[in-house]
Amino acid sequence: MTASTQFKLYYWGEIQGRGEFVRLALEDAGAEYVDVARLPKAQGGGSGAVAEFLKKSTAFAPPILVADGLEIAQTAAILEYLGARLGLVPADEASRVFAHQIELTISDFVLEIHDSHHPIAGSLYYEDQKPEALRRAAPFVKERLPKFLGYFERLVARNPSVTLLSSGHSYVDLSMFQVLEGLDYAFPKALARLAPKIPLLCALRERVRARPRIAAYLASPRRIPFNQQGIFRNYPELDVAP
Ligand SMILES: N[C@@H](CCC(=O)N[C@@H](CS)C(=O)NCC(=O)O)C(=O)O
Repeated sequence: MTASTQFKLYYWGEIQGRGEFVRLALEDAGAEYVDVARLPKAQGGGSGAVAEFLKKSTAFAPPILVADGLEIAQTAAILEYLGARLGLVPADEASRVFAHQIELTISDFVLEIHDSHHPIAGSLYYEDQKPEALRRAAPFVKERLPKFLGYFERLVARNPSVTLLSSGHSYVDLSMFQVLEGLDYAFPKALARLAPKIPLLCALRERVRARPRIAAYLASPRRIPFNQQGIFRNYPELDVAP
């Protein structure tokens, strides 16, 4: 990374989505970045600019980060790159590989969360796949949610620092925070019932929320509120008893 590195994020401007995992890392590190979709159209911004960029890009789908002449897609790959450059992961190979492994597991979890409301196709409205979503969400809440969260809780339990990595705070903690925030929006009842079983994840969530740059970001207009277009959607009928 050079002193003049400028990070450009290409992601949809109306949702937190997967772009939020990248935004949180940039914000926590105090990095200067351009969130292209959120620039005015007159300055080359808007979600149209992201769609145009994607047509010429080597990436399959956003988020895409442009930095130092590189164009990087896949949330976990972007965070692997940023983590090393922004001091959000230790330099040693074992820590970096383990952080990447955790982030990929978070990506798997995020996909299952998305598929709980869109089990048939992302191109169909929720209302057009509601019976399938009801079927899909029930085992997700009963089996997958406790399994994923129990796994992450066990990782945090290995460390006294309320972090997923033994070395301390890292980009995977920021992603874990985002998943917990999203689950609280999408599945508030299920998460509340599971909370007594995941005290360390709850503590991690509050620890990340209190980080000064994260707190400032969450209070700023840059943080897009959760809504019914993103990955985490609040459909109360899917928030069934685990
Ligand atoms: N595995 C990719 C998934 C990327 C992805 O699914 N991006 C969504 C927005 S969150 C998208 O625009 N997908 C378009 C598509 O799949 O056709 C990642 O983690 O970045």
